Amino acid sequence: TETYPSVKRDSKFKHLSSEDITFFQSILSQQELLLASDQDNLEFYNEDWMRKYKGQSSLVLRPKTVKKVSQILKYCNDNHIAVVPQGGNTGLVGGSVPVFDEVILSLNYLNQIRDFDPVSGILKCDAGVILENADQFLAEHGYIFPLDLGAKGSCHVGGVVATNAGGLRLLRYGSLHGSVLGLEVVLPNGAIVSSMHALRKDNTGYDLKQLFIGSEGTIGVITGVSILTPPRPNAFNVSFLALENFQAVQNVFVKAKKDLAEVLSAFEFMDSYSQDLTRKHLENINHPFEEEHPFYVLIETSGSNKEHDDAKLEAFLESVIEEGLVVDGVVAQDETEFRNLWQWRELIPESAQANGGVYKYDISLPLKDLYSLVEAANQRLEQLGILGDVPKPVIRAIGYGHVGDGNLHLNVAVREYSKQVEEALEPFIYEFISSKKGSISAEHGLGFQKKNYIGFTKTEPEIRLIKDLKHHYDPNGILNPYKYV
Ligand code: FAD
Ligand code: 2HG
Ligand code: ZN
Repeated sequence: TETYPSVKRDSKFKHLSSEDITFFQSILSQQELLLASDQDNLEFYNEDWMRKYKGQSSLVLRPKTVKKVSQILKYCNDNHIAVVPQGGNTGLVGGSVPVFDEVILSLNYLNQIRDFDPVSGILKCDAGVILENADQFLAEHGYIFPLDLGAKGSCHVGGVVATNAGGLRLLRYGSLHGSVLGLEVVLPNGAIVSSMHALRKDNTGYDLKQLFIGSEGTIGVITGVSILTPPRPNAFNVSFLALENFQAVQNVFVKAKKDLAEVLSAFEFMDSYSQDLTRKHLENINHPFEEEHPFYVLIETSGSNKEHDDAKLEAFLESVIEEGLVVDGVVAQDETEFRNLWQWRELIPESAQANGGVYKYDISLPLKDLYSLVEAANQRLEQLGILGDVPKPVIRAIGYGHVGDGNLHLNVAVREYSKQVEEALEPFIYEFISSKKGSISAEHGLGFQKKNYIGFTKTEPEIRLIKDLKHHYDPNGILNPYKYV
């Protein structure tokens, strides 16, 4: 766990006093407030999913109403008390946990569906609704949440909006910048900005909600989300393919877009190292292929007519095998196989850190350069003599991700977190990305991990504008301090 040697607590922030606690107790019930005396419970909120970042907050507030969120923020702003907004705490850049003693404002109990219109498919819900619960609610009405990701059982609708998460079906449903129609946000001064619009088209001035999508809790707390959801497809297929090289991955992608066209809903890739780690982690399930292959691709189709989709997928698979682009392939025959095949992709993040820790890089790069970074990283770690069997600290750099969106996940699996490994990887990786005109954060955000590296993707004038906006919305800087702005 990182102990933040590189930052100092900002003395402008007040240390909590007993009067502060008394105030919070006056507006919140016992269930809505967790104190340091409740150490076990606080631990979950203080430490991130990777067990890499850990704060020392002694107070977690879990308000059940938007009005209480407003009262909390106003009090903290007036008293210069730092606050970290927290959803499901599944973020991967150290943004969701305190760095020092910031008060944790958890959205856990703001978790009600507010409204659903079965004609337009517009869902309005509280920010703290768990993504999977929102999707299950929608399933009952024949709709689907336009975003899916491995952390769906824990992450919040508000959390995915705050990080502008991309996930496994962005290729099909697009970014949240397109599907979110309105937000309710509480500003640091306690003002409730309610713009839970349900309009697809609205050109009345600046599109203010966009600023909060992906703002990572730095300028306001999202309390409500209005989102356009598409009809749930009633036919799904998944196929898992083995390929010889990354050029073949690209060729199959181009062909899938053309041949599967409107039914293509996910195109994910995985290298052999990622599957190695996952095989070890999922000892009890058989991998779709006994033999190892350099690359794998998972293709999902979804549509309204099973026979039509099956015919398209079958013709596509025949042709990629005939052309020699794919060396082996399987297609899920039932719901269980469908889920099992997806597991080999969705459980990579968990497997990558199962041996002690993981350094994660979430990168946008031109497709042709996407995999070269994984090769460069392994080469560098090897040259530095820190990759290999015990006692070497690094197990392997692995690559996988959302090829369809030009998004690579480079994970460096380690036996334990260490400065030596971090310094081998950073800024090396960020320099590589910058040289190829990529982004150092495709979908996870900047949080604490990448706070010093924003300049590798954004220009100075852009960073100035970001700081101006932060200052405008949060003049006292109480919201998520020490993170990227
Ligand atoms: P948290 O982790 O609690 O918070 C994340 C950030 O948002 C923090 O900065 C926090 O301060 C802020 N925040 C949270 N809620 C609010 C709010 N209501 N108002 C204001 N700020 C808020 N991401 C992808 O993009 N694609 C993936 O495919 C993907 N897969 C994942 C798979 C796994 C197994 C895991 C662990 C993570 C994955 N992620 C993925 C990371 C992703 O960022 C999160 O899962 C999700 O977007 C965060 O939601 P959360 O509710 O857990 O937010
Ligand atoms: C995914 O696509 C997530 O599985 C997590 O974005 C990626 O853990 C990672 O690096
Ligand atoms: Zn991802």
